[in-house]
Amino acid sequence: MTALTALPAWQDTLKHAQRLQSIDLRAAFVSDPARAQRFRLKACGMLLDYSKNRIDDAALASLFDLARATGVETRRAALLGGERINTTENRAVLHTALRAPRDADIRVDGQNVVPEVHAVLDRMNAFAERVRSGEWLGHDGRAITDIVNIGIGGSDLGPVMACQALKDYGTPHIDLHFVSTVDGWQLADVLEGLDPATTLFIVASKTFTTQETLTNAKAARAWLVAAAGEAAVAKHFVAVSTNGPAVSAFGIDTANMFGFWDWVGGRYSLWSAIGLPILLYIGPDNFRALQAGARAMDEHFANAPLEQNLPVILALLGIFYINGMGASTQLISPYNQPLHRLPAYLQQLDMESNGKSVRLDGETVNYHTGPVIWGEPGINGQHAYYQLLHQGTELVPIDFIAAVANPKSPREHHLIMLANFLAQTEALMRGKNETEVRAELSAAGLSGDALEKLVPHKIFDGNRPTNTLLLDQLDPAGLGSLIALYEHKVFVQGVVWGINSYDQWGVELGKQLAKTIEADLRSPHSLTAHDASTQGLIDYVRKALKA
Ligand code: G6Q
Repeated sequence: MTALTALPAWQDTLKHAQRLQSIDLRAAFVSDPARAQRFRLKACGMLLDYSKNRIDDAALASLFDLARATGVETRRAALLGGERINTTENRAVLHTALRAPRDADIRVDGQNVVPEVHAVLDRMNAFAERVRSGEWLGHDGRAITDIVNIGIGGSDLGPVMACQALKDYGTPHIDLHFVSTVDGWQLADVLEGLDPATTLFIVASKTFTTQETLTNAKAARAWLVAAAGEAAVAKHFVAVSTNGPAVSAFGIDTANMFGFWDWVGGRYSLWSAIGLPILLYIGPDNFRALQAGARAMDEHFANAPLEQNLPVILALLGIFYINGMGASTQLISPYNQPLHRLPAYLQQLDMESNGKSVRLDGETVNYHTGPVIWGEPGINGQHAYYQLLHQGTELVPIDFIAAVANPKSPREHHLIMLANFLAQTEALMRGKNETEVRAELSAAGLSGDALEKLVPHKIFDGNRPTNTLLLDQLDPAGLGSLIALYEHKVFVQGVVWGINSYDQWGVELGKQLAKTIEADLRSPHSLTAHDASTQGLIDYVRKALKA
């Protein structure tokens, strides 16, 4: 593997970043009337305006060179073609096959996986129709009114985010609940007020070995059995997993199991059977539209030239700031309330994928990789942490996301929201210079010392980079395209950095140690040696538990 830092395109990119660190964007828009038009792109029902970034044509050209030099196009073909690009787990990475049309032919080791994908989707659709229509009955003959998805990480965040985002499309006669944490408060909270006879549990776990999920699932099963007896389980529990034997061993008939495959990564799995709660909630037609939106983005990603490729552009801009200008975080700022879980979802998608410091060839990187992803709905952010974005010392690139159409929000609200959305990107770009501050303060009647003291506090540097993403609509297709956009963005960044975006060994150590500490907490004395801090804390907790 050629060292990334030795590539001429890398070195050029860093030089451009240094040159553009102090670009005057306000002046750039004045001197180049075509700038806004040139740095915007419309595809897959969304407009990306990326002109408010610290870029120019030369910098972008070097970034596209970098993408080519690091093999983005070849790796993209390998991803979409079912090659085992997840080398540390020896797996293909085929979330795109989950939304491929029925007649597509995508092979893993010579075997077309698309027929199996559609066979499971057909079963999911049929099951969803039965539950939604009231044909699927609980143990005492009543229809299902509540669905509880028990899962964590990739088996939770995607469905939660999508069901919130598509609330307007949700069936009104079924309430959805999600249980992820092993802190028993959450399950207790959800079960309170539910009727076992009208509740359906989905136990969602790829491996079916995840301690948190199995602990919650056991408790939920016991709750049902206590109320309705063992025979009720078949009517009230379904499983989503790749591990049939473990599902059986747990006590769920595999006739009530929806399968998927090892080439579906947890954080990329909402398109698979893990999306069952979404499908139950929004129905087969809307789930198909969600997938079609993602497929449209897949096709765009596969076919558009790099220079006009939405995920590639987002990825390269991110790299420009992370590696060229020292940014260590990326803010996701959605303005539509239904997208309020998008930052949490993208946090896992990006940080679990690209939070790596070893390259595919086993060498340690000598450059920064994945950033910290964070965010909340943008309007709330404006009244909280946006101060730092405008005047703090951190460089925080921001993705502003909103839908132009918002039928649910009254026009009065929607206009105010969009005005704020647009104003923030303008303010972050243009800032407010000293002359403007002085003029403003004078106009407000200030002069002399009082004015002088305030001037430095009221200056905004500006030139704070933002992407503006305007979705035509926040509908199933629009959401599908948006999610796939970020999936592919993460892929492209991983390729440039030469890392494996599809494993997650970093989550293992904590799990291993939790097992030993759990044993220690159950016994009067620790069975394993720990450092003095951890041992002290174990003793403290053990004592408190006894009290
Ligand atoms: C996702 C991760 C992780 C996983 C959970 C749940 O990419 O692998 O978040 O989804 O740990 O795993 P199970 O689905 O196997 O319970």
